[in-house]
Amino acid sequence: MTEKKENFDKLSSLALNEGMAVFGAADVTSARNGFLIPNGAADSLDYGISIGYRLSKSLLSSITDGPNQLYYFHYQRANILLDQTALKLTAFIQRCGFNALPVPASQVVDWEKQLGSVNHRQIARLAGHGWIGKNNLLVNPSFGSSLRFATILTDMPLVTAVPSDEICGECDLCARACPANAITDTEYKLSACSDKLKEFIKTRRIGQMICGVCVNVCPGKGGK
Ligand code: B12
Ligand code: SF4
Ligand code: SF4
Repeated sequence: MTEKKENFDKLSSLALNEGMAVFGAADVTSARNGFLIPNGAADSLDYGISIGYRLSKSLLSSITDGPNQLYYFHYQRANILLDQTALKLTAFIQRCGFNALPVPASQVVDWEKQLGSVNHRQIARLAGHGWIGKNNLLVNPSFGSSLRFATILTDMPLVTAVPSDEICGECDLCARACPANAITDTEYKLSACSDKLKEFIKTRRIGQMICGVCVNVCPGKGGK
């Protein structure tokens, strides 16, 4: 077995044992100029590990026209598990003598533009987990949009994926379900989505900008 494959397999089984549904690795050199990481700290880290936690299908099915308290709690705990798993992978990689930088599941570093330090959807796509759907989320063939992600940047050599060239096709379930009419066949309207999420904070006493509707309805491969 090659060193890259051996490293990949060890990290993959660690992540899956921690409860992740998917594990993949990408060459991130093409994505690096979008990273918001100070002082060139990720400049020599050419690999991006993408881990994904699958939210509970049953819990998601409790979402009809917007977020509820159950989803809010689940969302928070999923982020914690992702961040803890990213820390464990970081510890393992460093023990092996390499460098690793864990990127939090849900941290905003540029509030004006609403940006995280690394775009998890982009890395997940490069790592072979699926495609960017009409809902602007990563769509996984098996799990739809129900995966939440974290990324670990590293210089540990890993087998990398070839991104999927699948698309949503005729499906329009998310466009029909979106309470903000923010999704069309050709466009995701960030401001319409964002305004609706701010409204939910007030009307549903939810502490963060979440929704869940386009997460719940997305079937993945095969559309409707
Ligand atoms: C800030 C933020 C938000 C902001 C939006 C800001 C923004 N511009 O994205 C708000 C509060 C509105 C938001 C809402 C939601 N978010 Co949010 N959010 C983030 C966060 C923290 C940073 C996003 C970021 O940096 N975006 C940067 C911009 C430039 O990226 P972008 O919009 O993806 O732009 C790209 C696409 O348009 C893309 N693109 C490429 N090809 C195609 C093709 C098509 C068809 C389309 C439409 C787009 C597209 O090109 C652009 C450049 O790369 C990430 C975590 C992270 N670090 O990634 C989570 C994250 C994106 N959110 C997530 C989720 C689930 C949601 C919500 C469903 C809320 C919820 N949890 O219930 C909604 C969905 C909104 C939507 N449909 O996109 C998940 C997505 C998981 C997934 N399966 O894809 C993430 C990755 C968090 C996580 N840890 O998993 N979010
Ligand atoms: S696009 Fe925004 S408002 Fe529409 S369903 Fe998705 S998260 Fe909710
Ligand atoms: S619900 Fe259908 S159209 Fe929307 S992102 Fe998922 S597969 Fe694509």
